[in-house]
Amino acid sequence: MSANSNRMVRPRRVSRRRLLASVPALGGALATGCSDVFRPPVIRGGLIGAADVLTMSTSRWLLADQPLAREFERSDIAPDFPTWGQTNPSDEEYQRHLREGFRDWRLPVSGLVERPQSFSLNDIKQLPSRTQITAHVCEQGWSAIAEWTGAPLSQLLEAAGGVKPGARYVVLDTVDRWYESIDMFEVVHPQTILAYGLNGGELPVGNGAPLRLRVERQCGYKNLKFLKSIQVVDSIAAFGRGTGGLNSDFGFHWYGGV
Ligand SMILES: Nc1nc2c(c(=O)[nH]1)N[C@H]1C(S)=C(S)[C@@H](COP(=O)(O)O)O[C@H]1N2
Ligand SMILES: [Mo]
Repeated sequence: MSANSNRMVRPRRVSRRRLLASVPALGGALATGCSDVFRPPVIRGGLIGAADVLTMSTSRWLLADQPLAREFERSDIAPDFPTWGQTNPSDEEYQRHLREGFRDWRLPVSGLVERPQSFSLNDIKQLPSRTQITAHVCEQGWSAIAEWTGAPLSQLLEAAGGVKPGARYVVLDTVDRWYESIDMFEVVHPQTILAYGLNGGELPVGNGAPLRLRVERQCGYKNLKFLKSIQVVDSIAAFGRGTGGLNSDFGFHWYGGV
């Protein structure tokens, strides 16, 4: 990617304060006196838990001046963005939605939000959108640049009335039974989007249609495809084996920093 670095778009500097001010959902949480949303999450004991917190804190500290992940130019986009891992879930309900063009597909948003509800794809497309050209980095040894379009996760939470005090994580699960969680820092990050578009077109099935997560500061496995539901929670202890994600349940880091 170094050949492209001269074409790199220098991200606008955004102070944490401005980041906060720009996110109504979180603004609500802060106004109600919830001050611990940025407390670093402690996921596991032992070395791996300590390493998680250390990597995350170091990465956030090093990148404090550069809060946006690198964004690239159109000319940097890879001609064929790979499809990887699950590319077409056999789940019956999913296959029906696929045949029907996701006409009555819905995304339930529950937990610590003021107005739990489910959103149609169209509802999500009506929200303010963000388009970003970023590098996807898979922990299994490949990377590729693509343009993603979607609704910032913070906009979706705002549409659900904003988060309630105590909210610390968003847990997402998928049609193929993956789940992952991200903490509020990542949730309100402007580049954390629920993408329905890839390279100017609809999100292809192989890349997670109708909706996938983009968390640009983290490795491929955190960027869940085929989203099924979203929950806002105060603790991830009750999910899976309690490490905050399917991948970390199986030994990967919960914070998959690139
Ligand atoms: N639901 C689901 N999400 C997933 C996966 C998967 O198998 N199932 N694979 C992950 C991995 S390891 C990577 S690298 C990316 C691949 O995204 P792509 O298929 O769009 O290249 O999706 C991630 N999200
Ligand atoms: Mo990956």
